[in-house]
Amino acid sequence: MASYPSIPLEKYREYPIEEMRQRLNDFYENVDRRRTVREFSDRAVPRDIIETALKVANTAPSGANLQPWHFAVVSGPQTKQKIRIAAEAEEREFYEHRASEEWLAALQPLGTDADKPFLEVAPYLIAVFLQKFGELPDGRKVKHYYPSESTGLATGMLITALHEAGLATLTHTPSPMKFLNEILGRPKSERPFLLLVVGYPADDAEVPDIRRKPLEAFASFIDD
Ligand code: IYR
Repeated sequence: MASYPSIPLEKYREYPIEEMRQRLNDFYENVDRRRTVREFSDRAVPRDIIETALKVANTAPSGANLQPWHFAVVSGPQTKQKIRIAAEAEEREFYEHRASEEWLAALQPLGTDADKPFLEVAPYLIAVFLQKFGELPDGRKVKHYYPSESTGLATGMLITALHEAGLATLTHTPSPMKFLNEILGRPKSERPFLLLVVGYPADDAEVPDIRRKPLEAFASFIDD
């Protein structure tokens, strides 16, 4: 027996097909303008914008609706500096020792390196944590289901929401990222998922001229 009360699907909206097409095409045109940016401006972004984008992320579907994520929003210069120092140390290890030749070759066209000034320049860093377990007020643990899938979905929605607001993001994944637990005081039961750099792009920001795959290359339709 289900224990949540059932309520009517009052908030659902259906659109006439033409309107459906128009809305979706407009949405596609907008998200297709999203680019990952590596050069950020230090211009301030109001906190409420970040809060609303996080509420969007928190609407993501999750295993058993346990919402197994935590977003630590960093705007303070001291904490950003600590994160930059720790991330660059890991990145230097990565570029100089840990990365395979194959991985370095894949990154070469993007021109990335171990220097991460954006970690101090951008107004916000959002550290996304995946919670393997939740904790009840009495300290008991609650197992979470599909935490990676759920946190990935929430992060995708967060990136889309910030783009909708006219902000740029960079999904940064120094590896390993355990230092984020220490710097941000997050418990061991939370795994750092990624670090999202958020702000306006720098006035002279440039991006690599990359292409997205055509539909036929990433989707197949089985009609029988
Ligand atoms: N984390 C490193 C390396 C890196 C890895 C991938 I996969 C990228 O798409 C980009 C960078 C860095 O941030 O430089």
